[in-house]
Amino acid sequence: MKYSGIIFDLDGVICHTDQYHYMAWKMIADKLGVEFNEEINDHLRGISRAESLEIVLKNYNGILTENEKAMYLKEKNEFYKELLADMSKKDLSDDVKKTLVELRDKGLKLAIGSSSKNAKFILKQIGLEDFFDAISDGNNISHSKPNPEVFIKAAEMIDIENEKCLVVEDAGAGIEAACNAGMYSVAIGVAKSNAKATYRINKLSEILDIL
Ligand code: B16
Ligand code: MG
Repeated sequence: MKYSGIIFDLDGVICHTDQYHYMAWKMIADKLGVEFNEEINDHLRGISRAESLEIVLKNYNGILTENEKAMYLKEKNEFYKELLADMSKKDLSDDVKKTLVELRDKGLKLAIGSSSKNAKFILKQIGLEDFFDAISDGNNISHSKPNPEVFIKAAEMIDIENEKCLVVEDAGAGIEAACNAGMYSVAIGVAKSNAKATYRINKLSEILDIL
C-alpha cells in the first residue's frame, strides 16, 4: 500500500462541529453588528480561533483593544463549548465509524490533525477518545493551517514518514497544510475546490476505494 498513516482533520471530517462554530461566530458577529454568513464561515475552516476573529472583524468599522478581542474569543468559545456539551455518540455517523474501523483493521496508523483546542473533548463526546493512535491538535502547535506543523507533529507521533501519510481535510487551508508538509490529501466538502488536493470524496467511506 502506498500509505501507512492517515491523518484526519476533526471538525468537518470526523464530525459536524462546523455547524456549532457557525452558530457561535454568528452570535459574536451579531453583537458586533457585522455581516456573517456560510460563505464567510467557510473561510474559518481549519483556521485558529484568534485568526478567525480577525476574519470576522474584516467587516467591522470600529477598532477593538486586545482585551476586548480576548473577551469576544472567550465568549465565542464558551458558547461553542455549551453546544459541544450536548454532543454524544449519536453525532458519529455510521459511515465514519465503519470506515475508521475498517482502516484500522487494514493495519494503518490513524491520527487526528486538528487546529482545535477542544479536539480531545469533542472526541470524548462522540466516543472516540481512545480510538486514534495519536492526537495532534491546537494545544501542541504554534501555527495553524495552512502551516504544516499540526500534520508534521501527527506524523512524528505515529512514526510515519510524511510522504507515506494521507491527510483528510474539509478546509482549503488544510489541503495547503498537507501539501506544505509533503503529504498527499483527500478533500471533502468545500475543500474539493482546492486544486492542490490529491483526491476528492463525497463521504468518508470513499477513501477505501483510494487505498
Ligand atoms: P477551537 P479542524 C478547526 O478545527 C475549525 O475548523 C476552525 O473553525 C476552528 O477555528 C479551529 O479548529 C479552532 O478551534 O476554537 O475549538 O480551538 O477543522 O482543524 O479540526
Ligand atoms: Mg476541518
